[in-house]
Amino acid sequence: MRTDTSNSGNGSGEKQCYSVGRSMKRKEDPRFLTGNGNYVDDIRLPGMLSMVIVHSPYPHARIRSIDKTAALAVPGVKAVITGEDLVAANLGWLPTFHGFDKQMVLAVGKVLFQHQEVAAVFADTREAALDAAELVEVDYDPLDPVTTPFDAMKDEVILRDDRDHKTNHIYHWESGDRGGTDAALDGAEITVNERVYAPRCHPAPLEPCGCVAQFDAMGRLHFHVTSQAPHVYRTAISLVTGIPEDKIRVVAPDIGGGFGNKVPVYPGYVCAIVGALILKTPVKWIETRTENLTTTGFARDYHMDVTIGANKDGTVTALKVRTVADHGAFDAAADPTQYPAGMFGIVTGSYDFPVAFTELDAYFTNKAPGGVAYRCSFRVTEASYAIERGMDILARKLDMDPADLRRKNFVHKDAFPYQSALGFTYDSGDYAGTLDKALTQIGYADLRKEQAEKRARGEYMGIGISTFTEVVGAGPSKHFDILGIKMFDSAEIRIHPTGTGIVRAGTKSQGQGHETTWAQIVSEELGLDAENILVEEGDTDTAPYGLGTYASRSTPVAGAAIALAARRVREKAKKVAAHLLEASPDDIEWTDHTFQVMGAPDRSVTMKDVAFAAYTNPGEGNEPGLEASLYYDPPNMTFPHGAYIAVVDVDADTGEVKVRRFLAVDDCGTVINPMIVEGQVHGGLTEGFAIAFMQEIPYDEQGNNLAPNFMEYLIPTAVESPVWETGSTVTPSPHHPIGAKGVGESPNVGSPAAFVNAVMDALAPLGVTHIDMPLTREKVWRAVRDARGAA
Ligand code: MCN
Ligand code: CUM
Repeated sequence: MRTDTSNSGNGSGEKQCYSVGRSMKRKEDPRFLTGNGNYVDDIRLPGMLSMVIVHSPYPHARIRSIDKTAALAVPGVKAVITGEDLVAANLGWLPTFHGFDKQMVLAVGKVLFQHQEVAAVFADTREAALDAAELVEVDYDPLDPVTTPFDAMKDEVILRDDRDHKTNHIYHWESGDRGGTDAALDGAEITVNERVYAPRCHPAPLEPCGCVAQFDAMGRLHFHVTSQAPHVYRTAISLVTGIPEDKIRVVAPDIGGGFGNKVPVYPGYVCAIVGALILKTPVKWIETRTENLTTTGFARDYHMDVTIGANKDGTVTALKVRTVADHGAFDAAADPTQYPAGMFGIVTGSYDFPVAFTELDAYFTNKAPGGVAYRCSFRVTEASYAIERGMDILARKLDMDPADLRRKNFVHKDAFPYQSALGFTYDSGDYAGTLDKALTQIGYADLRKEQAEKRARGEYMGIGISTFTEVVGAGPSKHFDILGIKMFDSAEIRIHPTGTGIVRAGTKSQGQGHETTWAQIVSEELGLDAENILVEEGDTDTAPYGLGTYASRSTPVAGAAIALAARRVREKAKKVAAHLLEASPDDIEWTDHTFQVMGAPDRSVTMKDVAFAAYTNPGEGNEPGLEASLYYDPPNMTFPHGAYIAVVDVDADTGEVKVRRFLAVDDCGTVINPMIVEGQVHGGLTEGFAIAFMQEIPYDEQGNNLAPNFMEYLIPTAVESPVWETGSTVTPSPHHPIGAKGVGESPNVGSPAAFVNAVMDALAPLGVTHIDMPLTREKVWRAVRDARGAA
């Protein structure tokens, strides 16, 4: 498949610029690096108003009244809208994507979390809107807040008046064999149990969320928005507002990072559309950093009880994981309808558990709407953290090397397709091969020797392993939908007469490099120069309908659609080639990226020749032109995997952790662009590092958000970040047209456990078994102090 092995990018002198497997430089980067990206906030339209949202200072309070008078008196202010205004227009509530809940657009009756949206102000300038927002007088009657799911489950205070069910319980979800698992755990020679918490955190993309809403002279809505899923937005906006879908154009322009934050539809979007409609002029809304960190796109907040049963030799016999989930005031998760807890069922990980059971109960609390995402593949980060911590705790109890324990229990590479105890069919993998490669690459045996020497000297060095299995590519239409829309994806390819072309897809890059990798797929399939394949995404007027970019689904789903659409183009081209070569189409074969007459390789034409002929001389009976479109319904998910190893030194007196080395060996099947994959891995590891050591959005007992800015919510810079080492193995997906699996979230799924395992390994001599993330200096220091005190 790979014909051009150059690793040197798209420099001059290379004849063939196509092919999968080449580290072609990112086509989008010249635009970004020269400051020529086009983001939502770059849009300036005549008469455009600025919208500013008024937020609640209280986490839980009745709204007695709202007085707009003073705000409306500010020069330049055009309107102030409240929840009551929206309810009157039948726009009071938004559906959330997975359909389990709905969310207030602007608070009516009660506010349910600190910073909740209460009113929207529209003015000529942002300054005027900000001034007026401070003058919107809201009379609140504060109520006691419920800030943990454990308090919420008592149902002493019912948070949501709007629901028929008078309980804070949102849903119960379970999977697996409860009775069989309990029996196996009862009979197990060894069991370990630990409550691990994946703290509430936030994706915090550099560009916050925002939109520009504009109705044109014909009454058509043009909506530019930071969206990872523009088509779903179009349908959702139509369903919420009643505007016919053909009268809506959603455009996601350049996006400065999404990480899951830009999947849901937010109240600000609805308000901006309402403002543009009633004021008959364009409206812009751009979040501040604090608004982003306090109202949109929270992740995690899972309290997981992990129990593993095993034989004395280390063979695992059963897994049970019970989770209490804190979803905040509204269940804003964007999970597929049939998966309220996302893909959490991957919690058996890379191990051959004969039996397993997992259950989850989700609750409302007075926190911002939760359960959204953060480079998570729909809850796989939580699941992977739970099992990888659990396996390490078991290894410690058995006094086994954590690498040996894992190897002993891996799903064997000949066992694929593998049916997991929780119902997934893993497509392919070579877990032992990947782990062994990682152990060799990092010099594991030597590191263990060094550790033993250091321990003898009273120094705390730790080595942490995580051998995770990811599940991405949502998803097969049999099981996967969002708002009822099946989770296929799509591609449309047009080849121009001169042998260049355009490919459009239903996905939307936010930094992942689709403009490059999609061109590489087309180039590989058609033998055309990837430099001259334009990639366009994100405009619902031109792109075919697709479900968007999240859950690392773009390569598994849209990538497959692109490859198959290209093959459709090739089939059409073959008839034209036959005409040019004066042969029967049955005698034409596609070899070395050219059409050849079978058995006569000197009689050949290139795709470029054929493209020109398709418009100038297609041949009798052949359809002119050269294009195809295709909608792809994946037969299964793809299951990437990896082996990650962290090496840390802990200063037991100060709690400081130094990550000395970190190696990530990833297997995402066929790699389209190794450089882009490496970049994805670096980015995801940096986020995983942040989650392990510094990031949390905590709430105090009064319901105050304690990390509403970058002073409190920390983003690692190059100074803190370790130097990442990477490696790869390739186990192609058997059901994907080019064998590719997703990779975008693997590093964030796999790395937190490796970091925490490393720190626990360092502190093992003190008897510390677990510290919840983030492992701040203070927490590590306290754990060491307590352990020493107990000794
Ligand atoms: N790729 C490849 N070969 C493979 C797999 C992937 O060359 N075998 C390439 C792809 O073609 C694509 C990139 O790697 O250019 C990521 O592909 P994929 O794993 O399919 O993930 P998506 O494109 O669907 O991206 C989504 C994923 C998610 S869900 C989050 S969250 C995240 C992530 O991507 N958000 C990101 N990486 C991000 N990177 C940036 N810069 N910004 C974000 O917001
Ligand atoms: Cu789960 S974050 Mo990504 O799916 O956009």
